[in-house]
Amino acid sequence: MSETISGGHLVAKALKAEGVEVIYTLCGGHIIDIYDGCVDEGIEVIDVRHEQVAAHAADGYARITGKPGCAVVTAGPGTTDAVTGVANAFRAESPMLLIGGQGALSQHKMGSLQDLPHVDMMAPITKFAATVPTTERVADLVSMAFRECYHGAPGPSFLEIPRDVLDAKVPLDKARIPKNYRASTRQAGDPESIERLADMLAHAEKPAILLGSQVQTCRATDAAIDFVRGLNVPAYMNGSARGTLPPGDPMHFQLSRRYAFTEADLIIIVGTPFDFRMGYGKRLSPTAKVVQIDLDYRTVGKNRDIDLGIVGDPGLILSAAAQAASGRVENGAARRKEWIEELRAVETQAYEKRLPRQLSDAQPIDPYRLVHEINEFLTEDTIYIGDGGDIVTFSGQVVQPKSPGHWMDPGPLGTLGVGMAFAMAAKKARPDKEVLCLFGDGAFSLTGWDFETMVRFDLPFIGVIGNNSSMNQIRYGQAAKYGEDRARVGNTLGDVRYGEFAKLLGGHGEEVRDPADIRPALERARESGKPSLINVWVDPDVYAPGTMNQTMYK
Ligand SMILES: Cc1ncc(C[n+]2csc(CCOP(=O)(O)OP(=O)(O)O)c2C)c(N)n1
Ligand SMILES: [Mg+2]
Repeated sequence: MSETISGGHLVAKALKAEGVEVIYTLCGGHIIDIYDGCVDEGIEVIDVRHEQVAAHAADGYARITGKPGCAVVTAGPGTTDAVTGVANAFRAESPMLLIGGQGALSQHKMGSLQDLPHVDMMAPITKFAATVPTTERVADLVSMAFRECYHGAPGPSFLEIPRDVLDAKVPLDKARIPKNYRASTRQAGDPESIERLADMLAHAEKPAILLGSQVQTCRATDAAIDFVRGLNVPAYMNGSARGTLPPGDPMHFQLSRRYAFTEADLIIIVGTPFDFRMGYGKRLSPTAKVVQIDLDYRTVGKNRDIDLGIVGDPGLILSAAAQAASGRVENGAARRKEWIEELRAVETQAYEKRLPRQLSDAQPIDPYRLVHEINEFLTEDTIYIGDGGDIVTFSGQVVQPKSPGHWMDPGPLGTLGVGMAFAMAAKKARPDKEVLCLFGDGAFSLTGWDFETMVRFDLPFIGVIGNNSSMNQIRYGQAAKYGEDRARVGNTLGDVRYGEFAKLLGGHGEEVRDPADIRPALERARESGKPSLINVWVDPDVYAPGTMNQTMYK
């Protein structure tokens, strides 16, 4: 008799072929054969407390490793619980595979336990969503789903595997188990367009570049650095591209972006869409030439006209443009000294204006002081994660990751609750790194029980809660729109001592009310070697400028 293999073991073989070392999951009867396959293939199974966390962790794993992440959840509520994580990965262009269970094909539409139209639900928020029809095709469809994750800008895929398909055994030689099935999808960009970009650079007096998340996704740090340093182009960074240039680099700018984009004559947008974070592209100088480089042709020219669009891999394109420009007698670099000085002066002024707030001794603690202390505390090896509303908006202005790939935020879905999962994925994938996550108390509450998973899997991290006993970012909007006396509806949380919660679950916990205690508490969390929560009581009545400027409140 020929050797046989079950569907779950075929899943594990396909994951192994893709280089997946860990799956994030919450168990269910529909999916246990996958676990059994993982045992054989040496793939680690991390079981979490909520499927949303499993999906966010797969997203986070992809961001940190550059490989696709994988989450496995049971049918019905297991899969619906994971929807938010998949949706977040979709908007953040993060490659991950969600595998969901499904009732047996033999009971199709008979009302089996947890039967739902998963594929229909997932189709709009994935690049690929399908049912596996037979056991022989299990590994084949897994490889197909991974391939689809890399079409254009990356994103999530979804597969549902009916229970009888997963559990059945088929002859090994009848099953396709792909091993080499993926080609590089990197595109170099149209050479003519690259020449045009080199021309534009040669003529620009006041260029500025925005390096967006795709710079990190494509691991284009070196190309970006060579480009901005070689051509003297001031750089701003957003999303996961924060840290591409280290703080203090002559081309690193942060606080003068609005000024730069109003005054510039050439604006190069790399790997980030003209979405709400960019005012839909409306805030750029009307006279500037605008160049957009993106992995996805659909993002280029969306929401505003551009002078030049280049579709492809940001790293390859920036390298090619730098090369094309360096071949010219005059590439414009020398002419831009004054422009850089001008921006540096704006930058320094903005920093100095804010500094007293960052050093404030006020009690309750000024959120600026908290994020300042965190920024001072970060090392080159600390991965910083922001998960919250107003408190994280403060941190976006002040916290500067010291190295590339050391910043994680949900991305344009703005999903609260990513923090614990990202910390889990980051520490698992990079045990050599320190992980620090700043939570809002509201955000923490969504997925906070997975602190227990961090303890169970011995994944130390430094959790900091900016606790204002409120959903403050929303409260601000209510106060602005309906008046202070009607502002406390649906946004008020209890005064929870989250430090005690951490201790209850086996971690390190502290309460901080005096700003002078923030730094020592952070140090103790670092030294504890445990998952930790430093619960910092911040002033609920101060709001971040970014919150107050949000157009939705105007
Ligand atoms: C999953 C999810 N639900 C709701 C929101 C809407 N929302 C945006 S900010 C915010 C308040 C967050 O409160 P907290 O984390 O305590 O941060 P704070 O604003 O108080 O600093 C809410 C509810 C969201 N972004 N994501
Ligand atoms: Mg809060």
